[in-house]
Amino acid sequence: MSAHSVEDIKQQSGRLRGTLQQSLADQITGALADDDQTLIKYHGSYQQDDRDVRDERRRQKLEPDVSFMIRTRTPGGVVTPAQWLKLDAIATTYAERGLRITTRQAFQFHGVIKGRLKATMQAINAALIDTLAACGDVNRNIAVASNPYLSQVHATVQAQAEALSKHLLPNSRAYYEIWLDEEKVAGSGEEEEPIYGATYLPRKFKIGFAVPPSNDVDVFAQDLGFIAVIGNHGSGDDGALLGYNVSIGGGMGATHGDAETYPRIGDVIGFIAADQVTAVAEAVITTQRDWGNRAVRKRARLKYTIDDHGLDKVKAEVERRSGVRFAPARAFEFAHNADEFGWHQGDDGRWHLTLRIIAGRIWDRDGTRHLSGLRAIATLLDAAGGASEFRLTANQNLLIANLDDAQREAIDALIGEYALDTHRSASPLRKAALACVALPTCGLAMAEAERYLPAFVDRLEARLATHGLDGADLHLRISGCPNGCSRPYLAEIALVGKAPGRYNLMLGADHRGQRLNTLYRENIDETTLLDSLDPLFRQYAAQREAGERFGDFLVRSGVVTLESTGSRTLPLELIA
Ligand code: SRM
Ligand code: SF4
Repeated sequence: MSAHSVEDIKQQSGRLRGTLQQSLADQITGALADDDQTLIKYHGSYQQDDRDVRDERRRQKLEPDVSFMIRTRTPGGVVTPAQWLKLDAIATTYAERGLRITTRQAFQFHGVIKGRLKATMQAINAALIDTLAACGDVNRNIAVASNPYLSQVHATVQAQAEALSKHLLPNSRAYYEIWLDEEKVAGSGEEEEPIYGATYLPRKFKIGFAVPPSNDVDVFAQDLGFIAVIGNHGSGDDGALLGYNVSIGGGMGATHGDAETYPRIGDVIGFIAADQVTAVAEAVITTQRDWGNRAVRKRARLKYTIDDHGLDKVKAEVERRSGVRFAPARAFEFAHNADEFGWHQGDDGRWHLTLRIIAGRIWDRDGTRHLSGLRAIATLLDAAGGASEFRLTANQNLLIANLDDAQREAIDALIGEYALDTHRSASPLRKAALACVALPTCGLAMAEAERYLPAFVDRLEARLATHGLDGADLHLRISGCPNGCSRPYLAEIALVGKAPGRYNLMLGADHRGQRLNTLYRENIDETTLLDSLDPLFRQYAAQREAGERFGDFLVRSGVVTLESTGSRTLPLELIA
C-alpha cells in the first residue's frame, strides 16, 4: 500500500481527484496506483482481491486477482421497482456476486474489474443512484428506521435523513468528472468544502435515525444518532414528531489485543426540535473534524474524541457551534433491534412485506433463485406503476412496501414460487442473525462470516433443540474480524473472527441494542464454541424467567458481568 499517510493523500488529492483518471486508463495492471486506492473509497468503491485464490496466485507469482467492490449511497435504503431492475441488471452484467444488502441499507456489488468500473458507475447513476461518499472519511450512508409508511412520523424521518445525507455530501465535482465525464472547469481541485475542509474528517462518520419502539438501525452504534420522539396518547400531540433525542459516540470497531480500541455505545446528550437536526449534525461533524485524532488513525473515531476530551466538553462545543441548546432528553423505549418479518399494514391500509435475506446476499446460486424471484416481483410492481418501493433494512433484509390488496396476493404467489419465504420457515435465531461479508472479498477478514453463517446456525439450532429451545429468539451476529461490521458487540451471542476457523465468543448484550456484550471465550474453534454454549443453553432452559431473553439471563445469572468490558447500559431515567 501507499507510503503516504491517509491525511497526506486527502490533503494532496485536489479534492478527491488524485490520479484516478490515469489509474483507470492504465491498462497494464488491473489495480489502481497506491494513493488512488485510498481516494476511490470517497467515490464509493474499494479495491479488493479474491482471497480464495490469493495464496495460490502468490505461489505462481501472479498479480492478485484484483477487482472492485462498489457501494451505493441510498439513505434509508429506498429504491423504486424500476431502480431495482436496473441494479439487478448491473449486478448481472458487471459484478460477480449478485446484489448484497449491507448493514447500513446500501447495495454492494463485488467483483467489478477495473476496465468495467466506469461503465458500472455510469449505469448506477443512470438508475438515479450514486455512490458518492459511501466509503471514506466522510459522512456515510445514513441509516433510517425501516418502514417509512408505517406512520407519518416514519415518512417525515426518512425525508429528513435524505435531506441530511445530501447536505453532508462533499462539494467536490471530482466524482462527476471522473465517472460521468463532466467537464473539468477552471478551479477544479480547490472547491470550497465548508463542512469537511481540505482533509475531510479524521475517520469515517455514521448517522442513524431510529423510530422507537424499533431500534433496527442500532442507533447506539452510530457516531451520531437521532431517536424520534413521538407525541404520547392523550398528550394532545398524538403521533406527531416532537423532535429527537440525540446520541453521540457510538462505534463498534476494535483491534484484537489493543485496549486503546473498543466498541462503545452512544451517549444520549439531550433533546432537540426536528428543525435543528442539520445544525446539530453539522456541529457534531465539524467538532469531530477539528478535535478528532489525526495522528493515530485507530483512535480517530468520534467515540475516542469524546473519551479523550470528555462528553460535557464535546456537548458544550456542539451547542456553541450549532447555536442549539439541548433540552433534557425525553424518556424512550426500544423493544428490539431486529426486523419484524412478514406482512404489516400501515396507518393508511397499505401493505408492507419484510423478507429475510440471509446475510443480505441476493443471487441465483446453489439451487436458489432469489435474484430472479425479486426481479419477477420488481417487474410486476414496475408494470403496475404506483408508489411501491423496495427498502433495505439495517439488518440486511428487504422490505417491499406500499402495496394494495391485489399486489399482496400476487407477491405472495411469487414468494412461494421462488422460495423467498425464509421469513415464514426459518427459526427466530436464523431470521435475526447477521454476518458481515468477510471472505473472500474483504481484505481485513481473519475468519469466515457470511459463508459460515448458515452452517453455524444449523449447528446452533441442533444444540438449542436438545434443550427444548427450538423456537428461542436469540440474536446471533458473526464478524470475520474485530472491526464489527455486523455490529457483533450488540448481539446476545457473537462470534468475532480471530483466525481461520477460530473466533472470540462474546455474550450478554441485550436484544434492544442498548447494552454491549463481553468476551466469554477467546480464540476457539467451532466445537469449543458449541460446547461453551451448551451448558448455558441448559441453564437458560431451566432457569429463565417468563419472557426473559438469553442476553438478559446471562447478566442476571452472573455468567457475564457488565464490568468485565466496561459495558454499560443507558441511564435508567432515559428509558420509559
Ligand atoms: Fe465495515 C471496513 C464491509 C458496516 C466497521 N467494512 C470494512 C471493509 C470496507 C473492509 C476494508 O476496509 O477493506 C468491508 C468490505 C467488505 C466487503 O468485501 O464488502 C466492510 N461494513 C461492511 C459491510 C458491507 C458489512 C455487511 O456485511 O453488510 C457494511 C457496509 C455498510 C455500508 O453500507 O456503509 C459495513 N462497518 C459496518 C459497521 C456497521 C454499521 O455501520 O452500522 C461497522 C461498525 C460500526 C462502526 O463503524 O463503528 C463497520 N468496517 C468497520 C471498520 C471499523 C471501523 C473502526 O472504527 O474501527 C472497518 C475497518 C476500517 O475502517 O479501518 C470496516
Ligand atoms: Fe471485513 Fe472485518 Fe468488516 Fe467483516 S467485520 S466485513 S471481516 S472488516
